[in-house]
Amino acid sequence: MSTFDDLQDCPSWPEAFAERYRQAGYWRDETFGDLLRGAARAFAEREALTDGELHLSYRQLDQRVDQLAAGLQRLGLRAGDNVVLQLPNCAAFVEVCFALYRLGVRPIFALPAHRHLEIGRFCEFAQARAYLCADHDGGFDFRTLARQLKAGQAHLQWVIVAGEAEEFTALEDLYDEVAVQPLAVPRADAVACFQLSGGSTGIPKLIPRRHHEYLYNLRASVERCGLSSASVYLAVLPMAHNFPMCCPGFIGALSVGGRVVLSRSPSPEVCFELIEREAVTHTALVPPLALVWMEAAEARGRGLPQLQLLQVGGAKLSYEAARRIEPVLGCRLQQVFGMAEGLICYTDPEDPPQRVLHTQGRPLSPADEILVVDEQDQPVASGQVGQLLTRGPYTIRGYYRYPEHNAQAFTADGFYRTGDRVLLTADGYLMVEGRDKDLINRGGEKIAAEEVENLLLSHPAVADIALVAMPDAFLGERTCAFVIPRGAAPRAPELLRHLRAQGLAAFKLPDRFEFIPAFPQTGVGKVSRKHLREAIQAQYFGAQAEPLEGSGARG
Ligand code: OOB
Repeated sequence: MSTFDDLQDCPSWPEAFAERYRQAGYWRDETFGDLLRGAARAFAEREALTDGELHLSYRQLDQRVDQLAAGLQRLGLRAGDNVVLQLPNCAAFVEVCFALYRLGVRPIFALPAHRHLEIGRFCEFAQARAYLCADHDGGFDFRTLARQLKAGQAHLQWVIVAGEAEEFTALEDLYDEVAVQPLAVPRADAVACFQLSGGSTGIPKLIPRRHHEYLYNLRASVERCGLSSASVYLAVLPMAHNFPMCCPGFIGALSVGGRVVLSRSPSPEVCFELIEREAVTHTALVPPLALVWMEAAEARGRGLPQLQLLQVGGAKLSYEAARRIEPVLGCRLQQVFGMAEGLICYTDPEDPPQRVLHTQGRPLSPADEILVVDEQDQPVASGQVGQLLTRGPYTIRGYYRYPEHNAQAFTADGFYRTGDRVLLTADGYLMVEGRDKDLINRGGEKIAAEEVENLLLSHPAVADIALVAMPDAFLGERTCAFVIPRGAAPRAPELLRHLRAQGLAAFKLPDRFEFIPAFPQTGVGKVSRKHLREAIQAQYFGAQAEPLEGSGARG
């Protein structure tokens, strides 16, 4: 039993598995706080972080983290408390992360794109004691969101703001001059943080990641991706996400004395300059960004030869795009198929091109168990496509406080139902062929159809609605909302306003609306939403639909 969390809230591994993972040396007695302390000892004066004009050595970073931990403890945060953390890519993100880790306070990693609806739900669900955000970012004022939030959340004691805090607590004021010992030292098997599951509905699916297992994920990833103290990692994707955080991500780079360069923008204008100026060796992108970077590199007639490894994942990278990466960008490609729940697959930098271009890699750990099954959970014949189930030393055994969902999302013997359809090659590589879950993958950003549908159903002019994925050459998928109007059809901008007013993240707004008198007949006795969505998709976009070039102006 861990000290800081209740196993009922955060299901864990049965003891026999835990024992096996410890014996094998996967799980060690260490925490994220220890990781930074060790790195600060080993690499004291080396540069750890580069954020614009700000350069922090390992020693400075470690010290600032201690000072901030002292201030957060002085404020009243305690081990086992939950905090919603929403910051753009900046040095404060790294400092806050490690300060919370040292105290045993558990960050819930919100994305910068989340708005009042999502943040409110995270706070409510996790009974968060603090919300930590930037003053503004990307033209949005998070203090406005915080004000709205405070009004409705009794347990939320503090709003901490990086930048101009106004009536809230300024993050800057929490760096105490004298560091103090944390009141409690978190155990290696305690929950370190909560990652978010792609596309959650009304109830957030929070993923409890524990120090020992998440650190194993990290160490093994560092090794697979060849990070060393000579590596320079550019954080482009939002740092809160599992991919740029621990696969191997910025924490991976810090664990071996590498340097982390932060970018607030993923645009090639900003990132190419940073890569050249800072001699960046590793970074991670989602497929649409890789396309944008290739276009920009072609336009300027020069690749990014400094870059040793470009990781691409989060959504399927087409073969056509994969094939162009090395010639156009002049760097090696690594495909990454992963999930915040755990399992990560990587192609190896040394793999023959056919593997790197055609597969999404092989599992990180020799202890990852992979099953490819049919509807009855029976293994499919080798080389056939089926549903991917997985279990292993860094794949969770259950979501936070969600027993009824856990009963469906995991098999009785603890395999996680990924919802992905895959093919396992004879040499143990996975090819992602599709998906069974009602989730739309918009260029790596995950959208639960049901969440958007429920919000639209609350509009008086909407009788029924189905949100489906439409194929798209750039993002892979975009969203199309098929609406059966009640009376005269509402206009698309009105429906978008309705969604925005409820505080929904912009990436979840439908790309297109279609107004239709009735949904197609599904031909099955029971008309579930899932069947409706499939029928609409088949009728309008076809099962093997060609990508719709340039589609998608909202409204
Ligand atoms: C990553 O994590 P999540 O939790 O945002 O999303 C997981 C889901 C997977 O179940 C799969 O449906 C999809 O995203 N996905 C891919 C993919 N990588 C993720 N689908 C096809 N090809 C790929 N390469 O997305 C994530 C976490 C860690 C590392 C990388 C990605």
